Amino acid sequence: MQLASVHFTMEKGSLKRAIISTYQTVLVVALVAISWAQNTNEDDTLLRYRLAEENEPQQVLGNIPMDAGLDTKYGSAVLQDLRFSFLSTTSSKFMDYFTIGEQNGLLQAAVSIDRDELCPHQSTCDIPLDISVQPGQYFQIIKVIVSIEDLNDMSPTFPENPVERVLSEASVPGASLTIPAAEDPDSPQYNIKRYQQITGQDTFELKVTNNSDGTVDIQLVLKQVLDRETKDFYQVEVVATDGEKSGTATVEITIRDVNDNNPRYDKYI
Ligand SMILES: [Ca+2]
Ligand SMILES: [Ca+2]
Ligand SMILES: [Ca+2]
Repeated sequence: MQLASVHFTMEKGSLKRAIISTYQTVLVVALVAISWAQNTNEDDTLLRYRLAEENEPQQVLGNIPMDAGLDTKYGSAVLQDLRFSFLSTTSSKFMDYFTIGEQNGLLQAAVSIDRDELCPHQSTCDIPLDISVQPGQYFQIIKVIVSIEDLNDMSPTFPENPVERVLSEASVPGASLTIPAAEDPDSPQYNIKRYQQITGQDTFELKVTNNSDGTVDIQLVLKQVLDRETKDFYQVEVVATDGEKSGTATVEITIRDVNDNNPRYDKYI
């Protein structure tokens, strides 16, 4: 079942209901096979939906009674009596994001979801929801996982811009200035791929160090001896790109004087 950009998979339940193309059937069978081994409670049904972030509010994810196979399990009279609600004990954190139709069991997004705020930097963003089916004689819990899919909607941004630094005129080649790394809350696939220096290459060289803890050190390394009397200010632009979007920091480097010139007297007093 596909609804706009929402994708649905039933991980347990009747395969006979999978009235879809041959290719999709194979895919569903594979997913069912994987989840079956993980699901020890035969009474639980696990439904998975995928929703692209920044969705339209009210976007429909699925019809819970149909997707869970209740429409084949019960007659229409019972179906009309069924009531659906979130189990507040397990779904409370995310109940503001979704709605469940009490009578029709329609699962919808309540708001536009910003994955980059909900799960910044995460490779997966799975939201668990437990839906209870009432009344008591038909009670069951339908477990739902909504995977929020990422869009590359965030550009790398430098936390400091312009980056103002002071460098002593006495600095020797190899001296370095550290600038804060750019940030991008998208998932790893849409995160920062590289840094590039686009100006000031004659005097400074960009050095990017990827640390084992996942952080990145960005430095500008001095390439030549400075002479403040010749030039006392440099501007270097550094670009961070995620492959599609980019952000630029302007590094403004002021050269601090070292009194290396003897006083010059134009005339003796
Ligand atoms: Ca977003
Ligand atoms: Ca995003
Ligand atoms: Ca991005």
